[in-house]
Amino acid sequence: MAKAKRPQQAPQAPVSSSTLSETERRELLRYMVMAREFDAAMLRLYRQGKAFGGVYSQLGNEAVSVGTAYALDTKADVLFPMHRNIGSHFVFGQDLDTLMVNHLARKGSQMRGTDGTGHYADPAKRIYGNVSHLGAMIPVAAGFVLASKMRGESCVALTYIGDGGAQVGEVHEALNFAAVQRLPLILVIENNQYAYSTPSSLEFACERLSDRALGYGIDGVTIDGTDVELVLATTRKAVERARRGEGPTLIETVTMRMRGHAEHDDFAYVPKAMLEEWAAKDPVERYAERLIADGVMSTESVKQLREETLAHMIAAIDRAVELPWPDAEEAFRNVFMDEVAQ
Ligand SMILES: Cc1ncc(C[n+]2csc(CCOP(=O)(O)OP(=O)(O)O)c2C)c(N)n1
Ligand SMILES: [Mg+2]
Repeated sequence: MAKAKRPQQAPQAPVSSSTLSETERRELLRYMVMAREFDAAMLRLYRQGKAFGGVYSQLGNEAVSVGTAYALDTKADVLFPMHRNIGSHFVFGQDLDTLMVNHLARKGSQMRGTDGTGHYADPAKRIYGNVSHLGAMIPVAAGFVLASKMRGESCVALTYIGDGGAQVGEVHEALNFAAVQRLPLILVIENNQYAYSTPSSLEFACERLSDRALGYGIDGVTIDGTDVELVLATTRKAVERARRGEGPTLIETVTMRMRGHAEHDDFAYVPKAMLEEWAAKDPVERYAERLIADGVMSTESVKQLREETLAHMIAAIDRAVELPWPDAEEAFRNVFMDEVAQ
């Protein structure tokens, strides 16, 4: 039997001064704070019995969602988000009320109130997903950019898969096809060390998932997923390659899933020391500290950003919980077996 791997560490980020404008840096922090506060709101709502089904925390994944999506042209490119990418939705211009109504499964939601976890498509915002947590979305994303390429459009697809989901067959098929066709596809493997209760040492035997890129004949890289500027710079390079017709890129982001698989899971199987180690690398806290140290923001303006964001969340929740529940018939719409509806 292969010996157990050590828990994964991200390679050290290069220490460099930022090449971004102050406006861009403030915006990155703002999106990450929005993601963080949306997440915190969903956890509270779950405990209050106001959010149903799976509530999948993205705590610790803010830099991945925001940094990757920020590299795209939200008017021309396309986003296929996964279940821990709330920050990507915000970057693509999805509005808070729409997301809150979707997640609280109220009447008027984009899934007609039948689902709370974001399986919605919003073509006007160029957001499609998530189709499934486990790989079925990757072929759809590849197909989308195959079609746009055939139409002569310049459109890059950004999509994500977990460390566990990356082990299913559809991911391999989609990536291989995209590589052969030189499709403008960016696949981010969000390695957060666990797939439900399975540690990554029981999911795959290679050291880095990005090493698989070699087998597809594409570029691949493993990066620290807690450093938003590194994530953005890496994704920008992938976007440039895709626009030059050089095909897909595989980016593995290393983070830690800081809560259970969903909120029903107490994640007692995760070693406490691992959580403590990664808590010290909190992507939002670290970036706020960096912007303060660089003189881009003051302690006071960071505090104000957090308070304003929280106030927006509370107002959106107040509006969403006032909405009625969906009509009962909605549960049967789009169900393919007629007899189920009888
Ligand atoms: C066929 C199938 N089996 C099981 C599930 C339940 N499920 C959803 S996500 C998931 C684990 C995903 O782990 P990973 O890909 O690492 O993503 P993470 O949740 O850690 O972000 C499981 C078991 C499912 N949705 N579909
Ligand atoms: Mg995982």
